[in-house]
Amino acid sequence: MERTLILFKPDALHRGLVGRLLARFEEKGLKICGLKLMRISKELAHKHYEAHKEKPFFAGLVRYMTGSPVVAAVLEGKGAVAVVRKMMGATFGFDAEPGTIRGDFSCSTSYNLVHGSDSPGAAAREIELFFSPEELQDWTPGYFRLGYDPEELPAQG
Ligand code: FUP
Repeated sequence: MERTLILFKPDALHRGLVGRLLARFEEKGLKICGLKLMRISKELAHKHYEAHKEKPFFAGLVRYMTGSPVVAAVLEGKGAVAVVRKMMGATFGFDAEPGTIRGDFSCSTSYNLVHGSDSPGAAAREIELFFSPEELQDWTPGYFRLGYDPEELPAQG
């Protein structure tokens, strides 16, 4: 099992889409391990988007991500990082395939509704940035019994 960090960005909240988008991940069989409404500080935005700090869109990106609340989530499941990336679709809404979140709900370059970690290493780093260990829950949802192969299930729970 793998964990990944999701951010429902300010445009997802302003458009009232958080519930629908979170439902897609739940329906896929990803377990919610952490979930919170929060305001991203400038410092946290800088750390989170460190890789983009030289890019021309960086200042606007930080302004947008810190301008109003986001919903942060940690989701867990088999291959969760790649599964979430596929479900999000390409970065720009106008490029993203229909059936993906960005493909179905965004036409924008920067207002693309969701962030998802792009590798297991990034996921570990980002989960630590956004959640303290006490904010994360270990549990086994009932649907894991049906949604996953038996050998992949935790021994008990
Ligand atoms: P993604 O991994 O698909 O979320 O996209 P990136 O990490 O490449 O970019 C992070 C965010 O920067 C994107 F979600 C949107 C924004 N961005 C722009 O606003 N303009 C660009 O040219 C590229 C990215």
